[in-house]
Amino acid sequence: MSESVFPVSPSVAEKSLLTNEQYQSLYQESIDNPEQFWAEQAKRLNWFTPFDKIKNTSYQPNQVSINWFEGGELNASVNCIDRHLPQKANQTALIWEGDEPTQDQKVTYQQLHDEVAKLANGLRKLGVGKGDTVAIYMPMICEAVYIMLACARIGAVHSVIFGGFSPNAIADRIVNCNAKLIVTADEGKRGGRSIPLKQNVDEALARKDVTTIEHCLVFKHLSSQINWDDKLDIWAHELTHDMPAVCEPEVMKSEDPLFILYTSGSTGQPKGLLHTTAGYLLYSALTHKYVFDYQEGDIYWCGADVGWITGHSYIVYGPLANGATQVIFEGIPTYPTASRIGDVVDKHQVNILYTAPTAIRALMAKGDEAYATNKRTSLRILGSVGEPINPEAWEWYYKNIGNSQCPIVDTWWQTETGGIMITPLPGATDLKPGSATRPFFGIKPALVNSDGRILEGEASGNLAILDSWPGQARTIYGDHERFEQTYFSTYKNMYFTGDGARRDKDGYYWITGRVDDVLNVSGHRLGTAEIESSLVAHTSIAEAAVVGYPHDIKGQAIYAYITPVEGVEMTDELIKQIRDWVKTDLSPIACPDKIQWALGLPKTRSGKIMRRILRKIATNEHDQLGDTSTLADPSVVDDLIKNCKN
Ligand code: 6R9
Repeated sequence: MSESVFPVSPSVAEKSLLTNEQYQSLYQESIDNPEQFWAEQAKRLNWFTPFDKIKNTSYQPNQVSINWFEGGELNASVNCIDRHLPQKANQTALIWEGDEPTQDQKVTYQQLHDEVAKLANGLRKLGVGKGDTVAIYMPMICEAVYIMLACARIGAVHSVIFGGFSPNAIADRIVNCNAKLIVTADEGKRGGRSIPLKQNVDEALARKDVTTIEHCLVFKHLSSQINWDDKLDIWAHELTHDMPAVCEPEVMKSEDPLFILYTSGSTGQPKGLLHTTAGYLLYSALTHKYVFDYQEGDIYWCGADVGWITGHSYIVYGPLANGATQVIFEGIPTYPTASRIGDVVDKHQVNILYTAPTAIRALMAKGDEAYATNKRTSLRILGSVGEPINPEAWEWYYKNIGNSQCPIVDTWWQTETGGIMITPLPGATDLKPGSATRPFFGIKPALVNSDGRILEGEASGNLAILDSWPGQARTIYGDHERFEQTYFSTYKNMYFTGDGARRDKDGYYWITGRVDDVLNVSGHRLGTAEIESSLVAHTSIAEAAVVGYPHDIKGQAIYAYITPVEGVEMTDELIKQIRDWVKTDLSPIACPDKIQWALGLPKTRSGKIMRRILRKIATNEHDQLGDTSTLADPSVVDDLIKNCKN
């Protein structure tokens, strides 16, 4: 494979925070003396009480426990707001850009402070306090940031549910995290389409097993018509109307929970990853500063949604802890036209742009529409996250969005890691399109083969991390055993990421994608088991198996094999019904792209579905099925190939 290299240009090096030599020496120090390194970095935060132990972590079987900065006390909202006020009260913190190009709003750090304080007081009035869980289901508006920080201010644990999830998925998450309050808006807007947020919440709350919610707090965003329950529903503006704009922050211990965030794993139940206060905040702030080379005065824009970890770490906690000015965007890259990203960059003079390969590929497909009518000369750094970026998309992004002037930081990380783990640093790292390059400070990646042996030098294997870092998730909420099982049992004394990777002769990492049953559709993580359990909940489906197949824009698309219950005939109408069912049961992003009616699925004699075979059929590699002799009934394969939809 021929690889192109884009060396750090002298003009970029000159303007950047770190050179290659500085990266190397800091990295070495972070590995050789982690405690000293992290104690020094922890000075970036404001502490009420200094910590007395830096690192206390174990990956030992049955004893997995991760603690950083024990003894320390702080508050995340104070670190993201109050401490900036002496110098930055009038600096813009948030630039909101609405779904329509005519809509925008600027919020200063003082205003951010006041809004968060009023809401925090309001939450306390509702009886929400330290340790209570608050579910948040919001559009991308400033109020989403306010409510997250208001929770952090009073020590409540937020659990943000992505606005693209359907009522059932909302209900599952509320039940799992025992939320006392749910916060939403009347409606959201994306790409000109309305998202009925309050209505979805109403439907979720109607489910019988949802018993913990005491109130639904509603922000008025579009003044839409919504149903109202006087006992349950509360308008946010009415709640905060009389509240003072000062609010005493709760004193939190370093390891007190900050938030729970659900993500897909290889079983049906989504996992609520728990992140705690000090380590997470420090790690998101440090990575935000160095990976994006954030400097005073920069305008930064992360296009993610706050419903995902990228929104938590690189819209809320990292940038605000660093006192940044940032754009938050309610819309989508292709609305009203594919020039929107570049238009917003020009309009707000954005210097740093962080987006996802799927967005880049969607723009690429529109020819020159994305860049013909805007200039983007303010840009200095580009970022990519969520899935492997193919070299063609990388080069297109570099040339057409970045005018061949801006380094691209291809950042590999996960909900579980809290912050960026493998990434270039703009002034320090020569770039290779498609490679996430080198580890961040304090991160020791390893490639491991199937026997658990660590591979040296140039190699391909499963990606594991050898030691703890401050941003790491501490547990799966309510199920520490599953946490140990999922991440620490595959390889002894290592954190297993679920990804495969290759390391080249320069020590650069190339992430090859998931090695478990997790799909990555347009950068969204989806477990095949979740989609399967939604499918079999449909009355005409007896059994379902879901696999991914390559897709030009989404990266991966969803292929479902379905066995009907006796007597059910496949019709176009039924297929449509099934697709709609998954959309409303789980989420529109989980809706299968292709559905194949299968009279039988390839199973081993012990009854396990052999997905390897289904993957090959869905990707049209019918001649590479490998050994099918262990199947209970090898003849099902011929039938599957005959009816393949790809
Ligand atoms: C931050 C985020 C995590 C999974 C991860 C991997 C994939 C993310 C990537 C990447 C290659 C990158 N992934 N960034 N693969 N290159 N730069 O996306 O978190 O939603 O938990 O997904 O996404 O497969 O394991 P999350």
